[in-house]
Amino acid sequence: MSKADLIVGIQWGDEGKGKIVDRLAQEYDVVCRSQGGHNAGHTIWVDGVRYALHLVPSGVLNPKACNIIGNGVVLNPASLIKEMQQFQNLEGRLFISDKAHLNLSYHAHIDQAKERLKGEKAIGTTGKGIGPAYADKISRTGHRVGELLNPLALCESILETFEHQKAIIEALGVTLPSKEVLLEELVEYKNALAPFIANTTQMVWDTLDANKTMLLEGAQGTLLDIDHGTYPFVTSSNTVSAGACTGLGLNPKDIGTVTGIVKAYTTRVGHGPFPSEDTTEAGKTMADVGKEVGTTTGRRRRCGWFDAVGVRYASRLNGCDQFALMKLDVLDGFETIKICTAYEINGKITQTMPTSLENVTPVYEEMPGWDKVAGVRVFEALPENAKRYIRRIEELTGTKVGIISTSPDRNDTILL
Ligand code: 2SA
Ligand code: MG
Repeated sequence: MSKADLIVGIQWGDEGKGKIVDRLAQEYDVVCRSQGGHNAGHTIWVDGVRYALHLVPSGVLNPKACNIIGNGVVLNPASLIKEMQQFQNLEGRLFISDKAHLNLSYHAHIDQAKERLKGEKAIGTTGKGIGPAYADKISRTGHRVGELLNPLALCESILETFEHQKAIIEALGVTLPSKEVLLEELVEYKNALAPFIANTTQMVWDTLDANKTMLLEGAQGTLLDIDHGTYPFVTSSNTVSAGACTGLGLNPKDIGTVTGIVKAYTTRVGHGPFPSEDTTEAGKTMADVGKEVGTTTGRRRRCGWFDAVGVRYASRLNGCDQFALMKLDVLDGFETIKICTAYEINGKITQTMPTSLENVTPVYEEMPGWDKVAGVRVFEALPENAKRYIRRIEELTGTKVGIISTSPDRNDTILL
């Protein structure tokens, strides 16, 4: 029986999972998404054509791979249908769990209204309705993808939920769709998606039982995890490796190699604490050179130095076997490079991740920079200072670096 290999973001998302997953997806029989929704996003270039992926797993670019959207995902049908239009012949190689929860347009309206009301205390969400859709799921007032197969019954059930939540929804100033509009939408979704809805739990088991290879593609990053991240500035799903089990119906013994995707520096999009943030020229250079702009919302990402405390914590949470160190080339040309090795909290130095990152001052170590790693494809050819930086990251985080990326190009990847 085979095991499922896992790719997980180690920081606040956008570590460059897309490049690694795209590369690996060529080798796997089945690629799965287990959490998040269309808040996730990455761009993949193949033969000069740009593909934007939000909900569809990256295996879609490998004609031989089968793709599964698991029960742990919150699914926006309109977004998925639009995304599917980029590809041909998806029937038989894309499956959506009938247990995944629906994320409909009113969820986005509620998300945006709540953010507006919070004003300065806003989370900085993507505004895609992720929180409200998961809230409905946990409150047991959600609706699932399988219900799309009977649009009239689903429509009536949603209207009944609206009735119970009317006061809250009205207080938020959100206008709900009429029965006619809602039903028309649901029928449209059913017509487009019915052939793809399946019992994916049995499917993932059958895949492993048949000794086929399976890749689980994480979305967002560990520090955005609803339980273990920088709450409340987090997303609403479990982004850690354990979330991939519940989000697909796998058990912990089904998991094989866990690869943590780590950026050579740190970025964060949205609000919330970020100890190693650099608001000077250095951070600006990282943002410009690294093209740090959100793929889903176009927001500029905040940038800063590598935070070994956060990364070590994330590695332990996920059970990482190795790291893929991404975007090392973005640090090309810096005279000195800083690494956050510890936190100072109320005068005390600690290397343990605190429950809250408020009031944390980063403790830095400085290392001499290097000229250029961009385009290097063998470890030996890296500048000595870049090699030292990588070794130091391994030492501080207790995790070996198995993959190094030296440019966005698929081929500029060093495998150790
Ligand atoms: P939400 O919308 O409820 O999940 O937002 C809650 C927090 O989670 C953050 N978040 C993300 N952070 C990085 N990348 C994400 N995906 C897109 C991308 C984001 C974009 O790939 O660039 O385009 O802006 C992602 N999705 C959610 C979010 O910023 C909030 O801090
Ligand atoms: Mg992204």
